[in-house]
Amino acid sequence: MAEEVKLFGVWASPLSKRVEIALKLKGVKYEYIEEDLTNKSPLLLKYNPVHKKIPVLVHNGKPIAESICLLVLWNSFWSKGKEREAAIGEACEHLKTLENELGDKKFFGGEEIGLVDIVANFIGFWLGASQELSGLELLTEEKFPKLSKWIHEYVNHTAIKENLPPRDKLIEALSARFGAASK
Ligand SMILES: N[C@@H](CCC(=O)N[C@@H](CS)C(=O)NCC(=O)O)C(=O)O
Repeated sequence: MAEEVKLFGVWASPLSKRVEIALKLKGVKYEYIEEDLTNKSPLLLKYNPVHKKIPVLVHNGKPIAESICLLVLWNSFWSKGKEREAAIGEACEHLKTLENELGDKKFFGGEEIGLVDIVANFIGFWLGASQELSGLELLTEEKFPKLSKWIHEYVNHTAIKENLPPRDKLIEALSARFGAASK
């Protein structure tokens, strides 16, 4: 039987891109359906009726709706007040753990890109754009030299490079949603 794989996503979302990158790396063919989160499609609501969120992967009619969240990093940039302060503290701890795990390896699993790299895709691409827009310097080369090197390897990997959203367009979309500096 022919396999049918569909992905409901949003072009600027690191969560949708995680799924797309994994499918591309595995060579799985899929149909991509761009969602408008201000006007969700009946199919998205059918496949993710409880959370009504993207990404949703549908394999032969069966939906899978969870890509693992990244709320602490996201909230470091875009939440406010005490919630933001707590998020920044927690995010730094997680970044330190990742920095130590990486050691001198190219990717988290060694020479080849793998699941942990894909899960960390926000750090690989979205974090830089968020830092630029918000003015918050969560990850610098000085504080996190190994992660900084990993970011370089990540965005320059062929499968990743070809599947990231345009940086300018992403910054524009983030800016439209959150405004400029939220220092
Ligand atoms: N835990 C979910 C979170 C998904 C999520 O937060 N998706 C956002 C976009 S990146 C969404 O669909 N938001 C729409 C809404 O909340 O109405 C995952 O990792 O897949």
